[in-house]
Amino acid sequence: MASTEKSKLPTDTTTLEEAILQYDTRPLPRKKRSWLFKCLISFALTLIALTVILFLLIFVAIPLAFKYSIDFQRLIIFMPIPTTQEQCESVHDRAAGARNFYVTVDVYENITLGVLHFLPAPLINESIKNESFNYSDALAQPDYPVLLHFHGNGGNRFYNVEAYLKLRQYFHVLGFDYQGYGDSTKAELTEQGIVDVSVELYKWLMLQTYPDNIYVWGHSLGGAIAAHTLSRLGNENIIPKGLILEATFTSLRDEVENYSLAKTFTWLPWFEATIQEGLENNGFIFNTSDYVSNVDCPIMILHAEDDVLIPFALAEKLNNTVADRRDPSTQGKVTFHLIPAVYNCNHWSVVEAPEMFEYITTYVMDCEAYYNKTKGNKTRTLEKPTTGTTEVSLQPENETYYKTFFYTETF
Ligand SMILES: *[C@@H]1O[C@H](CO)[C@@H](O)[C@H](O)[C@H]1NC(C)=O
Ligand SMILES: *[C@@H]1O[C@H](CO)[C@@H](O)[C@H](O)[C@H]1NC(C)=O
Ligand SMILES: *[C@@H]1O[C@H](CO)[C@@H](O)[C@H](O)[C@H]1NC(C)=O
Ligand SMILES: *[C@@H]1O[C@H](CO)[C@@H](O)[C@H](O)[C@H]1NC(C)=O
Ligand SMILES: *[C@@H]1O[C@H](CO)[C@@H](O)[C@H](O)[C@H]1NC(C)=O
Ligand SMILES: *[C@@H]1O[C@H](CO)[C@@H](O)[C@H](O)[C@H]1NC(C)=O
Ligand SMILES: *[C@@H]1O[C@H](CO)[C@@H](O)[C@H](O)[C@H]1NC(C)=O
Ligand SMILES: *[C@@H]1O[C@H](CO)[C@@H](O)[C@H](O)[C@H]1NC(C)=O
Ligand SMILES: *[C@@H]1O[C@H](CO)[C@@H](O)[C@H](O)[C@H]1NC(C)=O
Ligand SMILES: CC(=O)N[C@H]1CO[C@H](CO)[C@@H](O)[C@@H]1O
Repeated sequence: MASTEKSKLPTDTTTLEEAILQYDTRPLPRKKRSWLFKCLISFALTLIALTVILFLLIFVAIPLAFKYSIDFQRLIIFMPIPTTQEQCESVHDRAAGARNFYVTVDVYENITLGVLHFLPAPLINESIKNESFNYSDALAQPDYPVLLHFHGNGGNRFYNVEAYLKLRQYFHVLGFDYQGYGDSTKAELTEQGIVDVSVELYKWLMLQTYPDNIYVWGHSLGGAIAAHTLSRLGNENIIPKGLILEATFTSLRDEVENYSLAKTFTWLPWFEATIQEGLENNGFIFNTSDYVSNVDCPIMILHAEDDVLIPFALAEKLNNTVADRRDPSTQGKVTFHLIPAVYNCNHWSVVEAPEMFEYITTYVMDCEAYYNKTKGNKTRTLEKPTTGTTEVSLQPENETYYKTFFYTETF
């Protein structure tokens, strides 16, 4: 035994080449060979299994989870970010002539909304010099138009201060947080719910100022919410003076279809059944194209060519759709400004475009002209609690309106 074993081993006399040759040609033990083979096979199988699992996770589990989890949909659509009262009140450190306050509307329950109010720029100095300056009184004056700002998703009113600061050059700016955003009442977000509350907030605003003076500005998802809110108010024959849609989309369906990141999923045969129908089944429609046909005031659409979140093609489509679905002689005209990419406005800073001053002043003149023409036909007025010279055209006194508003000024 010992000798045969020994003979297989290189002896002192074999050359190195012979030794290597001898060594190489010796077959691997059968056990060792099948182990390597098994190893390779199982590695390949694991790789395939992992790929399949990854594929199933990304392209099957995510769409399925999306379809069946309204919370998942909410998270993706709304991305609300909380803020604190202290943070909102800190706007005083950044800008004079601003206040943070809260409005409570009684819709499903008492829902309290946080609001930032920026005075129009020409009033700032007075608000500093006059110790007894009263913001509510200033808002009740007809001297400046009032802008109700609907912010987009993924933020809160504090995130939108830059836009408010820009827009205060023309308006009183009221930027609010929908329920579930900022430090407004926590709530499960639905399109319908946000619109119901926004309708009441708009009516509250009508009682605080000259309702003939209210403009509405919606950014991104906020454009869809603003248009939906005004469409609902339109059913009560209430219209604003103007509606500005900044970087908004035609409908959530179109946005989901055309959003660059969603392209990872759009090719899936079950994309329609899981993602699109999943959203629609939960009432997430946000069909701006549809809502604006019931908003009887001039509309201005603003969109940057370099918008990475909402392709400007959707704004072009919106411009064309509203042109088809609205009658400019009775509903007011639609203006569309495409902001050139050279200004780098992207999705978030359309208001920084150099032509913005001209766009807004021209648009405000259009709205004035339309208002002069249609004054008698439309209601812009709710009964005001304080008697004034406000024109009351249609809305009869309705005590229930007053009962729904509780107004608390924090300072
Ligand atoms: C809302 O608040 C008012 C005033 O505090 C109260 O009278 C009313 O009952 C509340 N409504 C609900 C639904 O809680
Ligand atoms: C506000 O006051 C400052 C300093 O007193 C002054 O420089 C500025 O021109 C004033 N602005 C307006 C709009 O009156
Ligand atoms: C200061 O503000 C109060 C309240 O808004 C107003 O009644 C008063 O006339 C203002 N005073 C001056 C000097 O403008
Ligand atoms: C401002 O005036 C309104 C009435 O016009 C009053 O209810 C409110 O308390 C005043 N606010 C402050 C801070 O004085
Ligand atoms: C949105 O509304 C338009 C106009 O009413 C309609 O043609 C379109 O099908 C609607 N889209 C969705 C996703 O509901
Ligand atoms: C917007 O739509 C109108 C009416 O269809 C059209 O005349 C205009 O050229 C469009 N604007 C842009 C910038 O595409
Ligand atoms: C306003 O109403 C008058 C009379 O009812 C009507 O003749 C006119 O066409 C209306 N104007 C608009 C812009 O709707
Ligand atoms: C609208 O009417 C008012 C008062 O009647 C007038 O001062 C203003 O110049 C008119 N505006 C336009 C744009 O027609
Ligand atoms: C008064 O307003 C409430 C709430 O919007 C509404 O339900 C009611 O029908 C209105 N009543 C009248 C007489 O208009
Ligand atoms: C304006 C735009 O690009 N719309 C497209 C959005 O996605 C759908 C479906 O892929 C296309 O049909 C639209 O043309």
